[in-house]
Amino acid sequence: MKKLSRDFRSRLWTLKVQGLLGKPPAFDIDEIIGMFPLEERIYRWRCVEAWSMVIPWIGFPLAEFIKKCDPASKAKDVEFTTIFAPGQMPGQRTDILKWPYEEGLRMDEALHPLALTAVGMYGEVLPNQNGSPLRLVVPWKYGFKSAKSIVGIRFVENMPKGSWRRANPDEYGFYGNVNPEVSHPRWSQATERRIGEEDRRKTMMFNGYEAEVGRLYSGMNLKKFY
Ligand SMILES: Nc1nc2c(c(=O)[nH]1)N[C@H]1C(S)=C(S)[C@@H](COP(=O)(O)O)O[C@H]1N2
Ligand SMILES: [Mo]
Repeated sequence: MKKLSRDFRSRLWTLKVQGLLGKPPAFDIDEIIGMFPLEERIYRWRCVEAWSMVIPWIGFPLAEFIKKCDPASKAKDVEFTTIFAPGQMPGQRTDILKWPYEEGLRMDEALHPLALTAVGMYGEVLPNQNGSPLRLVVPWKYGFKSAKSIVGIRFVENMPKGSWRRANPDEYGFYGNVNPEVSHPRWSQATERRIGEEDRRKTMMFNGYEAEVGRLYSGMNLKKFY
C-alpha cells in the first residue's frame, strides 16, 4: 500500500473543464496552483461511517476556480471526475465501484466560500493517498463527497450521479450533508468518534457549519434529500 501511494504519479497532470461554458479550458495543475493565493483552513471532517477528525488543509476556494471557468448560467450542477489509473491503483481493477470515482455538487454549493480546493494539508504538499495533486474539501458534507485526484470538471444541468450513489442509492444520497437526525440505514449518525478520543461526541448539524450553509437548504426535506 505504502509503495503504491509513494509511486503514484501526480505530474504531468491536466485538469479539463467541460460542459456548459464558452471555450472548454484545460489547465496544467501547476498553472492552477499558481493562479490563486493559497490559504490554510482548519475544518472538521466527518466520515459517513461516524468517525471524525480536525484537519488543517491548504488550498483556495473552489468558487475562485469556477469563476475563472465562467460557466453558462444554465449550469445548475458541477460534476467532478477523478483519475482512472488501474495500473497504479489496483483497487480500480476490481468492481467495488464503477471507476473513475465521480462526485457532484449543486452549483450554489460549489460556489459557497467554505468549499475548498485543497492542494496541501498539515503545512505540506497533499500526500498522494489523500488526493494529490488536487481534491475537494466540502466540510459540511460526509467525506465521500470530497473527490480526490480530480482530472475533470463538468458544468451540467442535471444532478450528477456519483459513484457511491450509483452503487447504493439507499445508503448514499446526492447531498451527503452531515445530519445527526438522519440515520444511515445501518447506523445512527447522532454521534461520532473523534480519532484519538475515548468518548463519543454529538454530531453537529452540517458538521457545525449550519450558520454558514443552512440557507442553501432552507425549506428542503432533509430526510428525503439526504
Ligand atoms: N478519487 C477518489 N476520491 C475519493 C474516494 C475515492 O475512492 N476516489 N473516496 C472518497 C471517500 S469514500 C472518502 S471517505 C474520502 C477519504 O479521504 P481521505 O483519503 O483523505 O481520508 O475521499 C473520497 N474521495
Ligand atoms: Mo468513505
